[in-house]
Amino acid sequence: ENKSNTSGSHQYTEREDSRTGLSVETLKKAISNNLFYVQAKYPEIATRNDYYMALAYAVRDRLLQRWVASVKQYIQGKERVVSYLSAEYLLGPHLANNLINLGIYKEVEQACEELGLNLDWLIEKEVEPGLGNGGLGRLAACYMDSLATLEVPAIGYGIRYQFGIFEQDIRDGWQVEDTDNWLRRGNPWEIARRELSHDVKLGGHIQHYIDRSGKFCSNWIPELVVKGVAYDTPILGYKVNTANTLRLWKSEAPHSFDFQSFNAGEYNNAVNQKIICENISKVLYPNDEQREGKILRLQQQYFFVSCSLQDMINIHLNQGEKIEDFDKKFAVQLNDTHPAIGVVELMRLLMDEHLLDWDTSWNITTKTFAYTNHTLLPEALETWDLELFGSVLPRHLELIYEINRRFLDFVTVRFFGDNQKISNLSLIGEGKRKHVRMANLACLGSHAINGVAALHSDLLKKTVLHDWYELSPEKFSNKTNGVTPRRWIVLSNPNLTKLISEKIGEGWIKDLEELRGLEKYADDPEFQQAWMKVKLDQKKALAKKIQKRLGVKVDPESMFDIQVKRIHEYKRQHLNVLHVIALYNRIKKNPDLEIVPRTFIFAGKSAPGYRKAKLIIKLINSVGEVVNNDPDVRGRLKVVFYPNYNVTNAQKIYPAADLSEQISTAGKEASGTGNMKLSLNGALTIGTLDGANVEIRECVGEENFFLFGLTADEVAQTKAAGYKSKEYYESNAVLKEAIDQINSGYFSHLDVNTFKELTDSLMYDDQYLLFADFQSYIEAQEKAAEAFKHKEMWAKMSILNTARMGKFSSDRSIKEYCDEIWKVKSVPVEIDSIKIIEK
Ligand code: GLS
Repeated sequence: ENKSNTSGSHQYTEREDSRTGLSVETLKKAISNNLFYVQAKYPEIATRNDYYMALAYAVRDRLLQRWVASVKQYIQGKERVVSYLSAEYLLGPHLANNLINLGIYKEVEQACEELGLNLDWLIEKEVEPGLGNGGLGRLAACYMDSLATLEVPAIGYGIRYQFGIFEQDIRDGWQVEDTDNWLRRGNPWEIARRELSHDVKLGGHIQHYIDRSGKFCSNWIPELVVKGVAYDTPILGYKVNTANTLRLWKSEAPHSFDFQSFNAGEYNNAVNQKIICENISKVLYPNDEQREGKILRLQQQYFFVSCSLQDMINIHLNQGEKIEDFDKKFAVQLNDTHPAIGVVELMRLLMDEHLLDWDTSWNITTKTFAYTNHTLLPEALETWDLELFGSVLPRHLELIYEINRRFLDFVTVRFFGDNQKISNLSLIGEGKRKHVRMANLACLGSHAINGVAALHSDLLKKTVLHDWYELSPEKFSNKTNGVTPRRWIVLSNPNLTKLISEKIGEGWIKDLEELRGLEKYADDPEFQQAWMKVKLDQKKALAKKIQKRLGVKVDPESMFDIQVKRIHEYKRQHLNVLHVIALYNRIKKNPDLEIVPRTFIFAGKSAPGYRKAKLIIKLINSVGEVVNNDPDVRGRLKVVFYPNYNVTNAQKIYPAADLSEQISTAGKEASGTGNMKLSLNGALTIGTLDGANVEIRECVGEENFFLFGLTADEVAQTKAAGYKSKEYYESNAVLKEAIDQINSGYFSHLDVNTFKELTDSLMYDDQYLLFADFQSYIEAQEKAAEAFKHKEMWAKMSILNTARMGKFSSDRSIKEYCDEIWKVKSVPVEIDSIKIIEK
């Protein structure tokens, strides 16, 4: 009965279970069964979505054994578990990723084929969960993948937003937002744990009293109680048994109906409370790196953090452990300050609910938390108006006062007389209105603080967190970001994966440093050709999509010059546009000029309320309209804005890039992760010495990177010396011509006002030093164009980029977090420990 057969890359037994079997036959049966038993359909009437669901459930069934075994092992074991607290997870579609991590892609492809289905067609049907804004949320997703792949026990906690990041459409060149109703057709990847919920208090007041033993006690009488219900999604590691849990909380009313109001005829009031409660997890705030001081945002943060901490305490106590040992069970990472309220919430739970004393509680709290900072932008540093904060979290405000009182007593002695420093460190900021400073709370409540790239970690110590660094230098470290090679090469670039693996085997998928084995083929003409063929095929595929989506024909042989990321002034998409205009004007003056044909591809969302970012999108589209349709250009330049940038689209775009635009003002981009994905897929970078670009350039070699622009130090000096952008405009004819042309209405049907706000800000308040970096950027672009003409040289540079990017795997980042911050180790999961199906 147990005789083994080999099919593809894995073993299976002849009589497999229909729920877990991995052979083509069993997979076929499972898909057909699900179509009937889950979707209640038969082939003649089944829709594409029915088939997608049938397949998704078949794949999920095959994860369950690993998932249940992993959970069991963690719950029974004594190992320390990582708890990642993040308000955002930008996971991307699950199906193809799970097929790869399970190692059954080929089998499922064949099963589908034999059923007359096309796997790609089903994969494309999945609506991705867009529960994040950009890099920060995507990083959390890459880290979850690496934690599972490295077999580290971990739980990701977050919010199950009913509506994720909005869908972007472009109308008349402008961004328009549409709601992201990702749950519309159901979500086969999650399991609703209706029985697993926690109550979260909001508002109200505090009663103080002395109990019988003479202890001073606090009782929080809330205005509102919200229920958080757990929704779990398995996160499977690559070809391991470990499947960790992503637990997202949905907010609900504890009782769905107020019958008293209903009976009294107050129908609206009767349902009101339900609506208020459900609103908390309703929608993701669509701002990246911009704080939103709204009450609902604070409620969201507190809601998910409180549910998560209560959940961890439950898990810990259910193991028969003592509450005093909480920090031995959980290492909690704060993904930015969004969950920083956790510091106070854990204090409250330990003291008010579990009756520990202050010192014991504070000791546990600081040993539990660690904090990652993701930005230097002052507008992103979270603060909460004190009054608003107190109205939502009255007990927490009391605790913050007490934490701060004790802390300031200490600091006053330590920095005696330095009142500025003492006031900088305070958890409460003064100014026009008093406010709670979340970064200070995160720093004080954590035993470790890190930045996300070497330069960023360094600047943190020198600027925004300088006083904290002086106070506790031992807390600070750098953990350079990374990305998962599973999604960002294996899944999104299968042809490149095949080519690489043919040369150096498959080991690189788990140990990305092995890519270095490609270096020795960088000069090999045959390999270069194969390499560039893969690139060309990816470009053709993207060209097809562009044609279909936008009706713009682009030349796959042209240089694909790509800038894809959130739209922000500091990321300087408009600097890129100025280069496009400069090239266009060169052609207009001399239509027969020899120039390297380029396709400029932009994609990215703007925060809906960020006017200048929206204007940048309009500018890109307006310039595109003129350039793409001018007969003098003869198709040598094309400008494309690909709408609705998300994980799904990114997977199609990165593999097709020749040139990667990483052109932020030095000192502004904390790390960037798109820069890593592009270079890994063989794009050459044109970039500033900002964020992780610095380390990328070090790794790939300066001769394989087009560097330009001021350094972070020079940016600071230039500003301090009284930077006047207008002087650059006056003295640079190309720049002047481009700006004047925009202002003349050349790109806006002669309307001189369309882009005025943008050009005025560049002329009179160029905070991000576009004009200062313009000339240097143009020169670097010329070098890139020159290099592109030499096909062999370009191929070699491209191969070397991929070969030397091994450092930027999220596996490397996660290992550093595990060893240096969390002190956790791998715990391989025994799958035999679970017997699910009784025969
Ligand atoms: C960000 C930074 O802007 C990025 O540079 C960084 O790569 C990312 C992940 O660390 O975090 N911070 C933020 O608020 N959004 C981001 O993308």
